[in-house]
Amino acid sequence: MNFEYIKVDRAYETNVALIELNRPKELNALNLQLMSELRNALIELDDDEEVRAIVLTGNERAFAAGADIKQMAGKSAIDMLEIDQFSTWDQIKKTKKPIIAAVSGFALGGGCELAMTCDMIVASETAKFGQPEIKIGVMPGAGGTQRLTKAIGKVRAMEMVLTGKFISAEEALDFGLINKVVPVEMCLEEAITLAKTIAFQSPIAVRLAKESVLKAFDSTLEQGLMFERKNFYMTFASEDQKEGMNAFIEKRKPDFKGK
Ligand code: DAK
Repeated sequence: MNFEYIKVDRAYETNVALIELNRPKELNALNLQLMSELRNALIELDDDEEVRAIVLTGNERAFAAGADIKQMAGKSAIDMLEIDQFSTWDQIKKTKKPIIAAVSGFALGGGCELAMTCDMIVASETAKFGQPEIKIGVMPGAGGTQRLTKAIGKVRAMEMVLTGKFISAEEALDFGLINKVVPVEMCLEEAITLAKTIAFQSPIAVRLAKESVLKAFDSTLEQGLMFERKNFYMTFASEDQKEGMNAFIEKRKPDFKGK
């Protein structure tokens, strides 16, 4: 995989792949090429049996400061429609393997939306989350009004979206937006440790469990419970279910094969 604006590292010994956003001078502003590279990388990693979890990160100054304002500024509504960025953004949502965002510095606008589209967020003490689109005459367009509201509640989301105010990592933790806050030098390591723990589990159970948790966002409780039930039964079709339960009974560590 040859990319200009991202770096991809498949650490096979741990079954964890790392994607690093790499436009440091522009604070990882998400231009169309970067997003397209990210989409292609995610498709490949999702298809790669050796990869069981993915970590997405930026650098110490910025996870991503949003979509590329310079690239968007002159566009018309029809240009935006024809570019159809959503097919790229939707790929992140469609990725079957868990994605953990490791966020240091700015996660703003599309950067905050990108982190929220991931399944978990580990942040460093320096992280700042915000939806500042209102300050440039627009509003969030990649899930900011929806995912943020579901994560932190109406009044807090309303304040962030309508004023563009940033919140700190501590506040984000307090509001339930992120999983944990760690010192900046530990951020990537913590995210990788979390990814390794997931990568050790049965990939089939992980996939079905991720799907089931996400189902809670767009279904009634009853529909979600039915979906969960079917996925739960489905785990019994896997060799990993036998391996996991037998390993428990035999007092040994399971060796999940993803079968
Ligand atoms: N776009 C382009 N360039 C950016 C950028 C951005 N979002 N953010 C920073 N940069 C560039 C700056 O222009 C500057 O470049 P030079 O001037 O050096 O060439 C360089 O990065 C360093 O930035 P600063 O000099 O501004 O650094 P400071 O430390 O002073 O300030 C900052 C850092 C993050 C507070 C500031 O850069 C800032 O306010 N950036 C903009 C943040 C923002 O408004 N983000 C929201 C953008 S709108 C969609 C999907 C997604 C979206 C929309 C639609 N579809 C699927 C349809 C998302 C929209 C957005 O994210």
